[in-house]
Parts: sequence; C-alpha cells; structure tokens
Amino acid sequence: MSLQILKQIKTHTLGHSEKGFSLPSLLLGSAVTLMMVATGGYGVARMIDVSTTANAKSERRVELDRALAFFEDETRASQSIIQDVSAISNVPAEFTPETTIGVANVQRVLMLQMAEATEPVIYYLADPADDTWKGPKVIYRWGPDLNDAGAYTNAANPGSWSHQPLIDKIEVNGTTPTCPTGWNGNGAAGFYVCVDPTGKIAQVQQTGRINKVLEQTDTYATNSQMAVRAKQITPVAYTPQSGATFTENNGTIKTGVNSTMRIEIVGGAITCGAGGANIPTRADLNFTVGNTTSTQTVSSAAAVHNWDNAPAGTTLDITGISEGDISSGTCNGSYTEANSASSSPQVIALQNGDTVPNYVPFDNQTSLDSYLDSITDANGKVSLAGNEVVFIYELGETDTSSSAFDMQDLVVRATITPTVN
Ligand SMILES: [Ca+2]
Repeated sequence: MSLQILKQIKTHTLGHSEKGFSLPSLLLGSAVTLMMVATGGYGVARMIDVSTTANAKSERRVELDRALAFFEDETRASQSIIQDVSAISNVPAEFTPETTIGVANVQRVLMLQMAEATEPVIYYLADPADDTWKGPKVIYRWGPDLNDAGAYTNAANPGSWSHQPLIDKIEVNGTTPTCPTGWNGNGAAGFYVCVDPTGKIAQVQQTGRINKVLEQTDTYATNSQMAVRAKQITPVAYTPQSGATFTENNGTIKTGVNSTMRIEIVGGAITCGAGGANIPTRADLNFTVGNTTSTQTVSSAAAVHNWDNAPAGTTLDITGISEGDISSGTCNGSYTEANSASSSPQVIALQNGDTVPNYVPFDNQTSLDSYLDSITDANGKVSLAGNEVVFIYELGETDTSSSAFDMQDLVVRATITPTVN
C-alpha cells in the first residue's frame, strides 16, 4: 500500500498559520500605507491587490491540489467509500471532535473504510479550532496515525486516532455540484463529495477562499475523480522464449522475432457535446515490414484484430480516429485523430507498472478507471504482461485543460506473442 502523501500530514499541514510580524516590518508597513493614503494611491493599491491576488491564487492552487492528492491516495488504498455519511449508524463512537479538539459545526463529508482499520477514516468540515487556522471552514482528517514508511500504526485502536487539520480557508458560499443520477452527495459548497452506487468511485470538489486587499474575497475551485483500488490483480504470466524480443518505444511496438499480434478495442466514450450523439471511433493499425506499411482497421468495443504471422522486425503504431460522420449537428464531418508514434498529448501508451492518469470523464461518461479496472492494482498502476501495451486516446478536444479532455475516447490493448520455437 502506498500512502506516501499521508506521511506529510505528520509534519506538514496545508494552509497557513498566522505568524507574527517584527516591529520594523510593521513600521515599514504603516509608512507605506500612509504614503498610499496620502497620495490618494488607489491605482497603486489596485496594482498591489492584483499582484497579491495572483500570488494567492497560485498558492491556493498548490494547496488544494495537494489536498486532493491526499484524499486520492487514501481513497485508492481503501476498501470502500461510505455512501451516506449523514446516517447516524455510520458514525463511530470514538469520533468526538467537538470534545476532543473543541471544534464546532462538524459536518462529515468523506468516510473511507480501510481493510486494516475497524472504523472508517473521516474527512470533515468544521469551524477552525483556534486562531491558528483560518476560516470560514477547515477540512480535518480523523484516522490512524502513520509511521515513516507510510503505514498505519494504530489502525485497530480508533480511540487513539488523531484529528488533524488538512487545509484551511475553505469557502462556505456557493452552490454544491450536482451528482450523477443514483450517486450520493455529501458536504457543503467548499468541500463536496459524490459517491457512486457501488461505493467504489468518488468525485470530490473543493473550493478555497482567497483573501484580497481591496475587494473582500475570491475563490479557487478544484475537482477530481478517485477510485477505490484495494484489490488484488493477478499478473498475467508471460515468459519470453529464448531470443524473443519485444519493445515499445514512443508509441511504436517492434518485434524482434516472428510473432502473433492481437489488438483489441477495450472501449471508449465520446459524444458531440454534453448529452449529444455518440461519435463513432476506430483504430487504424499501421503494420510496417521493411519499407511497406499496411493499415488494418478495428472499430467498436470488443472488436479484435489478429495478425498471426507478423514477421520479425514488424513495427506497429496505432492511430485513434473519431469519425464525425453522424447525420447532423455541429460534429458532422468533423474528424480528429492521434497517432501513437506522434508526440501528441492526445495519446498515451501504458505498460506494466505505469500509473493510470487521473481524468474526470466528460459529462459523466464511463471513466478511464472503469475501462482499466480489471488491470489496475491498489496503487493505481496497470498490471500487464510484459508483451502488452494499452493505448488511451483523446479524440475530441485538443485543449488539455478542457473538461472534455478525458483521455478515454478510445482504449486499445495490444498483445504481442513471439512464435519462435
Ligand atoms: Ca470522452
């Protein structure tokens, strides 16, 4: 189990504590303020405000992203996510933040059942316990302590678990996100979690407050999808025969000996905008022997292409294509493609041990995690035989920061088996 990030909570909590100012800096500060007021310096103050806000925003982004990574790490290692955290029967008797650390207005948001713990780990919102942490709200974690190796030290003894602030300055205003149909939502505008009906996937939204000089406040929001991965994957046995070689480099597969090649479309989801028509996709398989390239096409999920007698030295790269030849709408006639051998960010080749990248699927489509569920281990890494490669494609959006850029428009698995005797 990897809980490296959790170790940070022992020594470093996200957010800011108030630090005192020295007398010289206070004097300097008041002199600057006086000067600004004396010269009617609204423009100067405005410039300082813009600069301060930009710095605060980038700082907030780092803090909120680290908090998300923290939730993700512990969620991945959990057995399940409790769906209805407001149900009284789910609350452990040992969970008493009001009396233990003196916080008020406790609201449970995310509860994780761990395999090694008798009670669930609880992430909750509360008012700051003291002046060290800033409001409006603070996200706290109640759970087992961790040793330097990132392992729980007191998992079986919830009476000894700690309450620790994870991040402060969490917003209270705003609307809560809408969960997908059938999911359970818990929390408030600043920290909200949707849990799927199986208790295996959570969507997390955090909104942090940014305090500004001139105007009152601004906010910065982050969201992520995380999946439970506490499961055992049985690696597929593959022992290359003597002399059998197989490589994947920069998206191109190359065989050293005669081989069979099996290429399967695992799945994919792409529509013309939210709620729009499904856009068909296909994979063009470019086999090159010597100077000659031949292209074979596979389309639709579970479709398989076999080439049983690929000669030694054959290379294979795969182009994912979305075919916008649907009957009508803005996507009609729009084609997008990404070739595995190119440097495009729209295609990634995954081999054994690679980490599955984290993308929230567009418009509640099936997630990349779900497509790769059967081959993803508890640490979020793919478990593949040494002769396998999985290619994932984004075939609708080129802007990597767009919510539509979800890298699961097409998922292709290639298995290359040498046939030497
Ligand atoms: Ca998609």
